[in-house]
Amino acid sequence: MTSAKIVIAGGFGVGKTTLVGSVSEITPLTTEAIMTSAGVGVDDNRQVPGKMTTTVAMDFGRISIDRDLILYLFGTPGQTRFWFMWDELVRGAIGAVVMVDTRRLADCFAAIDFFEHRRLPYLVAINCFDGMQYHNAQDVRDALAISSDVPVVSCDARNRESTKNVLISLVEYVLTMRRTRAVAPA
Ligand SMILES: Nc1nc2c(ncn2[C@@H]2O[C@H](COP(=O)(O)OP(=O)(O)OP(=O)(O)O)[C@@H](O)[C@H]2O)c(=O)[nH]1
Ligand SMILES: [Mg+2]
Repeated sequence: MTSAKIVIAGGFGVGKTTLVGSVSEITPLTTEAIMTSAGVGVDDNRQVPGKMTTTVAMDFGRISIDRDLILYLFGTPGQTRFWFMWDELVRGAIGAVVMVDTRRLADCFAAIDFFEHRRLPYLVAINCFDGMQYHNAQDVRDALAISSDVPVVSCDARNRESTKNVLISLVEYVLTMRRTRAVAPA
């Protein structure tokens, strides 16, 4: 039995807490705080009008991928004022999911920079709000200017099968990266 830590990152309101909640087999630990009028002008929730709360520390969940592998999921807070916590949250992680809302693509730039800087394998998961994928994976890859080997997948953060597939894709990618690095000449 092996366990591994995965980080779920991305910009504000992109669906990180929703993903951890949909895929976790335990009741997830969440740290949601109600968004009040004090956040008007700071928290831009125009694209997610139903959003009433925001993560102020982390989300935590767990999923057994099969009998041999348990993933522990750590969702980051999305707002820039909580980014100081990301260094702690990624410690010991094998990889990360960067969630993307293609209506607000720039919101994920900081997360991608963060993982590239730390050389932590990540994949990009397009959260298809309203069940629509407005741009194909190649267009998103080009717009983000990421390497061709970084997987770009789409998902519905509310759907367990969909989010489980995202995590399986990430684990497969991490394993491929590790094998490639292991055989790469020094
Ligand atoms: N239509 C649709 N709504 C979604 C989807 N995923 C999340 N939502 C909604 O979008 C809002 C944002 O979801 P959260 O999961 O709180 O986002 P977050 O990334 O954790 O937000 P922060 O922690 O505040 O950065 C919520 O109102 C969700 O119900 C999706 O796939 N489709
Ligand atoms: Mg959240």
